[in-house]
Formats: sequence, structure tokens, C-alpha cells
Amino acid sequence: MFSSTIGQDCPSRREIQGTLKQVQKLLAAHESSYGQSLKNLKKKINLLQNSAPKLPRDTNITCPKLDAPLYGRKLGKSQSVGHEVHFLCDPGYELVGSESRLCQESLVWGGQQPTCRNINECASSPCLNGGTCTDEVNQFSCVCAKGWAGVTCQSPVPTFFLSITNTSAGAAAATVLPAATSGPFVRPPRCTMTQGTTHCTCEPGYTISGRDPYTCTDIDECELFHNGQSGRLCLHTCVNTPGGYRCNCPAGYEVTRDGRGCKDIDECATRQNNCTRDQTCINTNGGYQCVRVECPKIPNASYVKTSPMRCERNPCPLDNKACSQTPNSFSYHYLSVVSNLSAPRVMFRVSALRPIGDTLRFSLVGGRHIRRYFTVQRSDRLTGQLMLVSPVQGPATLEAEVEMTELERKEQLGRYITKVTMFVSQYDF
Ligand SMILES: [Ca+2]
Ligand SMILES: [Ca+2]
Repeated sequence: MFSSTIGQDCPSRREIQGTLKQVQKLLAAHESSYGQSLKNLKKKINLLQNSAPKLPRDTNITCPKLDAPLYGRKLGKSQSVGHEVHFLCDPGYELVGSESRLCQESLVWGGQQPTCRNINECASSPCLNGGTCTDEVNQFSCVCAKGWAGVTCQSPVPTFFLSITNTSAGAAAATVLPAATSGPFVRPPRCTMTQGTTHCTCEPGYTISGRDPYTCTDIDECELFHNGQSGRLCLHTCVNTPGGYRCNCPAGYEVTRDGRGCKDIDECATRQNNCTRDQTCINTNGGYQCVRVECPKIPNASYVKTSPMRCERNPCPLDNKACSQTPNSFSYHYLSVVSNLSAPRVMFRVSALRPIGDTLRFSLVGGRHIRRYFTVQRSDRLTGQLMLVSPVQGPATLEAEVEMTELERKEQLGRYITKVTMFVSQYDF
């Protein structure tokens, strides 16, 4: 229709419009015929769908979710038809119900949901000799009849231990017994039974020792650490106690915060002394001293107290050489030291504040006893020092005198005495 012939003219506009109308009619006729067929097809499909048995649309067919039992667990995650899940209980529990369940074709689990029940360890009557059994999770405990002990009340109790258990409270009762003299302190252990094996542990401070595995014996820390390389457990004395130990200090000391050392009590600072008003309290290691300075009585001179610890000579009469040769002053000092203090060491220094002469001389006054422990050295032009040259075993009180002489062209201008009293404690602390 659309072809053109060589030598022929092109079809006119009217001819083309007529042809197009014919094609439109033809297409409309086809369309209505197909539409009817489609409608019929859909109807047939609907009929088929309604008459056919209904099938689940999801091809992944599963049973409902299952929970693990309390005190147990579930093995297997699949909930599909034909799959099984298994159940286990925690140690100490036994399974009641189905050990495994199958997801059936009806999408219902087979069997019964299991539970985990606490196993009664008392069922076998493990407590002997009249003991009462208490069932616990995965273990049991026995309350023994009088005279019996041990995890299953299998051991007769030694008589000294009966005296502990007879009193009301276990911990308080332990102090009834003096340490070391009443034999070892014992306690029942805590035992657990796992797969037929008994495992016992002790409270802190106790240990299982010897043949009886069901008896916890107190650890004697004092004995154990007596010659410890890490030093003494206690600075002074160690007292073994049930489940522990205690450090004691001598009178005049208090136990330090760490419980092992000893600290001197300052009786002078804490008013725990009986010194009178005209006395001075000197704190010492382990005690205190009440001192009162009395000025010396020396021929040809008289002294007056210028401070609680100092005496000075009254002015001498003119041309009284005997008086002017006597010491110008006496000063008093008190030192508190521990026993066996290491030596040599400087204990005290004496200095001239405003020397008027050309020479200062320092010397130690006292007998052989004092020279055994002390010496006096010059440390600079104006200062002399009292040295401890040998350790002093306390308790002891040593008095040393340091004399400072001032000279001008070898002529004595003045003498000054410093009296040092050293209180040495009984202990090396
Ligand atoms: Ca102990
Ligand atoms: Ca003291």
C-alpha cells in the first residue's frame, strides 16, 4: 500500500487518510477480541485458585522458638522440620523431661519441654555419726553432732577443740584459749564435691596440714616468719592468734598503723606524765623523765638560774682569782636515743656566739666511763662537737660535759660548761 511505482505519482492526501482509517478499525477489532480472551483467562485462574487447597506461601517452614531450661542450656539452633534440639543441665542439676525434641511436619515440637532440677546430694545420707545434711547447689554440708567433725562428721573432735565449739560464737571463742599453750587451733574446712572428688579449702590464716585432710589448722605466722628474710614480722613480740597474729609493743609504746611496728608514746606532749610544775618533762623512747636543773654549788662562786636549763655565775669580786677561774655558765641539755645507736656520730654541738679572745678550746670533762663512749672534736674555729664513738646498750643514762675555754694570749678569759644527759632506751626503737 505504501510502495511507490516508478513513473507513478505519489498518493494523494485523501488516499492516505482513507488507508489510515481502515488500519485503525482493524486494530480496534483485534483489541476487543483479545480483551475478551484475557478476561476469560483471569476468571479461569481465579476459579482454579479458589478450588485448590491452600498452601503456606513461605517455603522456610519452622517450628516455634524453644527456650533453654533454667539452670541449663539448649544445643542446636535450627527450628526447621526434621531438625532436633538437645538440652543439658548445669552441674549439680538433673534433667527432667525430654533430652531432645524434634520439629515435626505438623510444625509442633515432639516430646516435653525439660526442666533442670537441683540434685539432692543429701539423698545418699553422706553425714555420718548423727550429722544433719543440708543440700546445696552441687554440694552438701554437714552439721555434726557433738563430738564429731570433718566434712562428713567422720572424725572425733579432740577434747581441747570441744571447749571452743561449746562457747557461743566461734570467732570470739577462739580468744578463750591462750595461744600456743592449748595446741593448734582448728576449724572445719569448706568442701565441695565435684564428680566424686572432694576439694576442701580453709579460711584465710588456716591450712590443711598433716594427715587429716578435713581439718584446717591455724598458721603460726610468728613461727613461720621468725627468721624471715624479709625481716621481722613484728618489731617487738608476735602473738599467734587463731586465723592471724598480733604484734605487741612494750609499755610506753603503741603499735604503729601497719600493726607491726612500735611507736613511742610522747608522754610530755599528751600529758601522760606526773612531772611537777618546777620540773621539765623530757620524752624518752619508751618512757619520760622529769628533770629539774639545780645550779652547782662551787667554792668561791655562786650561780643563779637564768633560764630553766641555764645557770650563770654571779659577778666575782675584783681581784678574786679563785672566783674568776670558775666556770662562767652551766648549760643543760637532754637527749633521748635508742639502744645500740650506731657510732660514730655527732650528738651535740657547742659554739661560741661572740668570742672575745683569740683562741677557743673544747674538751670533754669526765672519767674513763664517759670517754669510752664520747669524744669532743672541733668542727670549725668556733664550734666543738660531742661525738658518740661506741654504741650504748640501753637502758642507760650517760652524762657528758663539754667545756669550752676562751683564751687571749693563753690567758683564760672564760669557761663555759655544757652538760649533756643522754637517755638510752631499753630497746633499739
Ligand atoms: Ca595464726
Ligand atoms: Ca615516751
